[in-house]
Amino acid sequence: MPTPTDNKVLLFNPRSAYNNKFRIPNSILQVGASIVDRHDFAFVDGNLEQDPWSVIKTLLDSGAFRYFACTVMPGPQLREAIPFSKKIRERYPEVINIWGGYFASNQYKVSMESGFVDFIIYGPGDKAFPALLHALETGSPYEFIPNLIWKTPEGNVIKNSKEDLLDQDALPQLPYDLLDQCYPLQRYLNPTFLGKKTLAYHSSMGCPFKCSFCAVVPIYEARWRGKSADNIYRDIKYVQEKWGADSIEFHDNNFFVSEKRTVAFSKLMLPENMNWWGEGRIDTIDQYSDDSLALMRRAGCRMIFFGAETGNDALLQQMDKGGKQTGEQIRRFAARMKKFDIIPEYSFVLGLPADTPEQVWAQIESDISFIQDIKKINPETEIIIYVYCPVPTEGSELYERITKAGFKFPEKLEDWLSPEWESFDLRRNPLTPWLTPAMVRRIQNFETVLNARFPTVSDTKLSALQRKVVRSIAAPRYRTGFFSFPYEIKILQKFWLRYRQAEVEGM
Ligand code: B12
Ligand code: SF4
Repeated sequence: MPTPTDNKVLLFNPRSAYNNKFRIPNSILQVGASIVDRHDFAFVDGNLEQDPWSVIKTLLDSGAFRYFACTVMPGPQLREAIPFSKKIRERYPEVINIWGGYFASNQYKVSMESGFVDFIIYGPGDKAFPALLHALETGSPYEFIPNLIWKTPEGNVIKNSKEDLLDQDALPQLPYDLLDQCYPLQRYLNPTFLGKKTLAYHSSMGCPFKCSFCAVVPIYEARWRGKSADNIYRDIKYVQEKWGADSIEFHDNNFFVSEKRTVAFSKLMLPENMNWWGEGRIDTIDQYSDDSLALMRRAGCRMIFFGAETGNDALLQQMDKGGKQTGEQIRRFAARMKKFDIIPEYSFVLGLPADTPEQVWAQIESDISFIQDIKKINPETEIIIYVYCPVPTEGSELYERITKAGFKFPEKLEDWLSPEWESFDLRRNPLTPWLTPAMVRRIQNFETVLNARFPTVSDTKLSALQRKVVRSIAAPRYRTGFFSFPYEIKILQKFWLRYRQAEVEGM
């Protein structure tokens, strides 16, 4: 069991993708940027390694690494984050395990109580991570490090205060070249419906809203700060010129918060002939002027992802979507996007709790017909359906409700690895007491029929003839509402159809 003789940092991105569409691991890239001129570090990307543990083991065996810093979001990343961190504690007890990212931030109690996670940075790590390393190197106290979760010698878990969001333009440059030395950057620029070499870019932290079901809220508490259009453009040009990126996926929680920033960015992008996609809110972008929307389309904005959630106004209110989004607006906005040839990608959450099973059923059926309405208004609208899975936004009305209804998260970190909880994370099996198997089946069967009736534009491999066949097979079911046992579609799905599966690809 070697003892670290140096203070290098191993930055690990656990495997999250099981297809070949690996994205730039922006979380560890940005964490790396924060220590670039202070510490030596190595990136290990579980997505690009056949056997990441053997790479980690070789690095730790060298004795040069004192810190194992791991980004952790819910779902498949836990399959490596948990056992690797545990093994490191057993085999390299001198190595300090530091976690960050959405899972670590929201499930910090269970993570810290595991006995093998020493520190957690919740929320941005740009200042907190170098500050923690400094404290560990110099033996200075942890109390004043913002965004840090740590344990006293008596075993009490302490959550320090949150810092204000930093000026994103003042952050250090992203170390693309260092990542390229570990993994050729080309491997991260993959084909999507946007282009042949799509770059994943993250341009802002947080979100100014407080939807009651969203995991961003407990961390950012309605705060948002973005890089300026000039800086986003500069980074994109760098990757375009050096590695040939030809399109962009913005991974921000909410890219379109500021119309001014979107317009400035669009103006810069006009000559670039690059398609792009991002996530936004209907009520925000509905306030954009027609001129802004037309400019965005000319500048390459092809599709925007929106959390439409439901057509039911009372439920929208309960989700605390900011109080402005309504069913009527969702419909109207689908028509408006059609005018500008920007595809709205609407995500819906079906299966929210209600007082009686009859009410839950009624909500599901009314959302199904609402979605069918949207498709009539703008058939280009892409629809993504989730079965509602609660996220612990403690204190929210929705959280109170689901807790009362009997819902509980795992009490031990390793329980998150059980197949049931992994399915939960992937929103395949909600494990919620108010949803019966028949309800879940109805939602999933509707989704199957809908996706066949309207194959997604993002499925670039489906030929025109295949599209026609699939559509006509699904049409009678779609028209009559008979969605049960869609076996014939499932067979086609296996061989032909490739949906935008957020649970596999994220977006
Ligand atoms: C890219 C992405 C993915 C990629 C994986 C990327 C990868 N790491 O390889 C893919 C597409 C595979 C994916 C999948 C999923 N994702 Co995802 N994903 C994202 C997305 C859009 C961007 C992440 C990112 O790169 N951010 C950029 C960096 C710079 O920000 P950051 O991660 O917050 O990092 C900062 C801090 O958090 C902190 N930090 C982060 N890590 C670490 C580590 C250390 C050691 C330290 C010190 C600090 C630190 O410092 C960083 C710099 O300030 C986020 C949303 C978002 N905007 O962040 C969702 C998000 C993380 N995903 C989410 C989810 C739920 C999933 C899925 C589990 C389910 C789903 N249906 O989408 C699937 C899982 C499927 C799978 N196969 O794994 C949720 C998590 C919500 C939650 N409940 O906690 C998010 C927040 C989206 C959302 N708003 O719902 N995802
Ligand atoms: S707008 Fe999106 S990112 Fe922001 S709080 Fe609501 S669901 Fe979360």
